[in-house]
Amino acid sequence: MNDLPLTYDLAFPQVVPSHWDAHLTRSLSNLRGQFRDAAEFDRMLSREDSLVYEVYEFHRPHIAGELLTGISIVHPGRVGEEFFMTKGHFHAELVTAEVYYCLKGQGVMVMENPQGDWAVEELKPGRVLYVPPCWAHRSVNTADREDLVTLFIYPGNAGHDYGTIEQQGFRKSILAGEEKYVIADNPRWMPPEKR
Ligand code: S6P
Ligand code: ZN
Repeated sequence: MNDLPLTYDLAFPQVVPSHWDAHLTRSLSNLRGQFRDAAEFDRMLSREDSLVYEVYEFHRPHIAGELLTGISIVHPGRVGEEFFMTKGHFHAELVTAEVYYCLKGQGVMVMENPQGDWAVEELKPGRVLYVPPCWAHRSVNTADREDLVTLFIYPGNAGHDYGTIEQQGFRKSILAGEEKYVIADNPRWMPPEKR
């Protein structure tokens, strides 16, 4: 890895970067246990392990002082009433923040912290979202047909803790409803006394 300035271009309307170091794909099977309708999840998975989201990453050292940047694309879709979403994570170095900039689509970021606070913030083109230190975060695409595309920037030493969310889930789920979306309690969320 060289230590030279880095650029990449995001050409509309697709907003896939002009180049990248790593391209990660996550499909339904990577999200087992996270959607509230497990029977519908199994039905969908038996038909096809559909692509749910993709991440384009640029490599930099995973050390304090560096910033990691890339593009996240959550495709449209639902498992039952629940919109397609990322796995979601805390940062392994818990006290590290992240900035998201929405380039395309419509969605929300579902967030919570270990103290029991939660938040759901809308993502729409041109919106910047600051995720404070200690807040787990998950992007959700609430559009019927369009991708949700965000640019993210976070500290090089942040790392990812996926296990906590895999085990306990998020407090809130994002469902289709009469409005653009509905914020509902997640029946699969595991309260602190059961962990
Ligand atoms: C990394 C940052 C994003 C996510 C991406 C996919 O800290 O939050 O790059 O990695 O949106 O989500 P997840 O939960 O699978 O990492
Ligand atoms: Zn993150």
